Amino acid sequence: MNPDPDCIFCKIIAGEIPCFKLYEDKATFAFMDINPANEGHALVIPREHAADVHAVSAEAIAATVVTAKKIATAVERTVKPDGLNLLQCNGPAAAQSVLHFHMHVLPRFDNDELKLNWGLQPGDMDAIGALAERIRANL
Ligand code: DGP
Repeated sequence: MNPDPDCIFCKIIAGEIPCFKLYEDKATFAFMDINPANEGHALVIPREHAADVHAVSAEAIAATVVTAKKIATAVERTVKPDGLNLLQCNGPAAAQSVLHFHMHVLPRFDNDELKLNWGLQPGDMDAIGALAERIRANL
């Protein structure tokens, strides 16, 4: 692969920064978002470092979508939300904050009134870790 030494998500893949890992395979990696917009918010990334949808290879984006479906199913079983967004952001106006292509697996709840450009709020690490264990059990 082509890790970027300054990329936080490349460091997560390499194990240099801790995460609540949900799943990995030879092309992708999935983990809990530490600033969850809703309970069960997870991220799926390709191992390939590419900033956004314009830079990512067709093979990497295809593998990421397949893993996002797998994670979405496990999150659905675990959190039982009313709905779920698969979301992907490109550029500052779209509120992209990490320049490594990623898909949000974002559970939605009736009347959660979540704005798509949500502000980043620190999560409760104990609650996120406990939820990661439950989601993994549903993979
Ligand atoms: P975006 O705004 O689409 O670029 O989303 C980036 C997401 O990544 C955001 O919801 C917060 C999350 N995030 C940022 N830094 C870290 C980190 O170090 N660990 C984890 N697990 N998530 C992170």
